[in-house]
Order: sequence, then C-alpha cells, then structure tokens
Amino acid sequence: MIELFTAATPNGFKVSIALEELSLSYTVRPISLGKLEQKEEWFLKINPNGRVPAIIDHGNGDFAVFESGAILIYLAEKTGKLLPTETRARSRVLQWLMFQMGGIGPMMGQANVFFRYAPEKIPYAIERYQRESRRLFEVLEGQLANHPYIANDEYSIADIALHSWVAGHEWSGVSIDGLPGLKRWLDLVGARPAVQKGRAVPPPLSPEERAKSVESAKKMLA
Ligand SMILES: N[C@@H](CCC(=O)N[C@@H](CS)C(=O)NCC(=O)O)C(=O)O
Repeated sequence: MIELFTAATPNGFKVSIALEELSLSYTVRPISLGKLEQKEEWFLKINPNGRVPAIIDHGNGDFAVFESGAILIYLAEKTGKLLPTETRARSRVLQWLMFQMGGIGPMMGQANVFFRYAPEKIPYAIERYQRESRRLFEVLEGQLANHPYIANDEYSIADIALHSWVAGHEWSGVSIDGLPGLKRWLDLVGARPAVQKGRAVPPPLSPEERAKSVESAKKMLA
C-alpha cells in the first residue's frame, strides 16, 4: 500500500495519475499548502525539500520517495510499466521527463508566480517566463506533430509529467495557438480515465477554497 502526500497541483497530479494508470492501491494524505503543512517537522522527515508530492511505500519497508520525477521512475520500475527497459527507448522517456522537470515545470511555475501571485506586476518577469514556456511548447510541438506520444510512440511517464503541467497553460497565461500537435496530444492524454481520476486527487477545491488558497499562496510568496 502506498501513502501519497499531495495537493491539487501539477506536480501532485503526476503521481496520482501514475498510481491510477498503474492500478496501484494507495491512500491520500492531503497537504494544506495554505497552512504550510509541507514545512512541518514530520513532513520534512519524508521530504526534506518541504514540497509536495511525496510517497511512502509501506509495501517496501516504509520507503519514502520525494521529487515527482523520481517518484514516477520508482513507480514505473516497481510495476515494470510506463518506462521501457530497452536502453534507447528508456533513455528517450527519461530525456523528455528531464525536459519537464528542468524546463517546463520551473518555467511554467515561475510564469504562474509572476502572472498570478506576485504582489507587484513585473512585466519583464511575466514575459520572460511566459515566452520561455511558449518556446518549450514549440519544442514539444516539433515531436508531437509527427508522433502520437512524446517518446517512442508509446504512452509513458514522460507524457504523465508533461501533461500535468501543459494542461494548465491557461492558468500560466501561455497560449497553445498554432500548435496543433500539442493540442491533439493534450486532448488524447486528457481523455484517459486514469488521467481524469488522478487530476481529481485530492478532490478539487470549491471556488471559495480556491480563492483562499490563491490568497495564501500570494502571502507565502510576498
Ligand atoms: N521539483 C519538485 C517540485 C515540487 C513543488 O514545487 N511542489 C509545489 C506544488 S506544485 C509545492 O509544494 N509548493 C509549496 C511550497 O513551495 O512550499 C517536484 O517535482 O516534486
């Protein structure tokens, strides 16, 4: 049994989607980012970086894993699914996974911060992160214009990681206009039942709760 510590965020969705795709049984411990639960002593023992997501695999000596990319690899290796074993195919999946972890995630994350939460509107910062996110979307388009999925023509943990972020492009203020391959792939992956189930973990916030959470994020980042 796997225990998932998460919140309704792109990095959190990656793990709930993977757990659903892999039909692993799991329990959810929602973490309130607004109440800074992720910085509490008990949670830092699970993830020293004080962020969600993290898991504890109670079926493997209570082994804790943090960093969403590392969790995806751990779950894929545990089940032998969504990450090929052949050297080149595996490398292709890991290349696109790292592209998400080192590029799309940080750039869209900063676009969100400056576009949505920063107390001061700094046009240079907003444009810098939105432009860089759009550039990365165009890199994805180069692959998705001719391939059904991002790596090896097969659905993998790289699709899960990328979709979890790119699906939130409107929140980041980054357009997907003129990127038909990316749009096709967003719809294809977004239609998977496991993706829909995973994106509802933990259950979505009510509009009032969401407004409160945006206010707490603003305070946290001020
Ligand atoms: N590289 C980390 C990033 C995790 C991360 O930034 N999580 C955000 C939510 S998407 C978080 O916990 N934010 C709260 C905070 O920064 O304290 C991963 O991929 O797991």
